[in-house]
Amino acid sequence: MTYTLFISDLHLDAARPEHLTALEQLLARHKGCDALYVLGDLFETWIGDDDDTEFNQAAIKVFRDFSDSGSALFFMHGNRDFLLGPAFAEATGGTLLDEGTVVDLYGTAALLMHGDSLCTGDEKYMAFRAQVRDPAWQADMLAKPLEQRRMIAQMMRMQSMQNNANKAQNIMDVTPEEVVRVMDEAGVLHLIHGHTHRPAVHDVALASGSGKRWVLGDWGASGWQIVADQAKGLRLESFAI
Ligand code: OKV
Ligand code: MN
Repeated sequence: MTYTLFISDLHLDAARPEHLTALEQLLARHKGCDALYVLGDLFETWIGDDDDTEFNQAAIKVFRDFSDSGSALFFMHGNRDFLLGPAFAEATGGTLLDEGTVVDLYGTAALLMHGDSLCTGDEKYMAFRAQVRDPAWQADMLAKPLEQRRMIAQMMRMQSMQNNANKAQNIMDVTPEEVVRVMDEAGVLHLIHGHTHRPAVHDVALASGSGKRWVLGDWGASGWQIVADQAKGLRLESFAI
């Protein structure tokens, strides 16, 4: 079964158990595939690997069963689960990847990102991102009691909903020049990301030729996946949840 799968933006949350069920079904369908890459926002919020709720343990178990059956498993942080850490990776049998990792897909190089770093037009968000990705800030946050982290995350979310209500739609999408910059810098013709919740395949004019930007969608009434097939190349697909 020589194919590799990409998903993102499941926004798993105990309040929406059907998305965890859908993940379980997806992993059962693709048991034994070469690899699965989860490109961020797997969880609606992840306040630390020590938050061992029943829901989080159930999510870890479905990944563990999948990796135990022989598929490679990789996670990238999103803007909501940037605190996913080594204990989570270890428990799932997966590996945490840095933003901007380049992978070889059966002879085709692809740059992997969550996608929020491409939204450079949203200056306030970029400042927020730099803060929450700062190792010192994260260590400070993880030293606080779980209940306090839960409250802080809740307050931040309310603040963000107020901010976003007044933001133009285009500043919440990727900056086209930034896409070209990161792809040229990595020397790839393919970029795979999520985050924007605008699933599509875009042509990108690069220094080295015509490239493609593959955008995953968020999980709602349907889910989204990108399949990299040894024989057939890449494709973006949706499926019912
Ligand atoms: C996005 C912005 C909130 C700007 C917090 C742990 C911790 C996750 C979180 C909660 C808030 C992201 C994830 C959001 C953008 C804001 C406020 C300002 C300027 C924690 C895990 F550490 F606090 F416990 N969060 N969200 N902002 O609602 O998406 O862009 S957010
Ligand atoms: Mn996101």
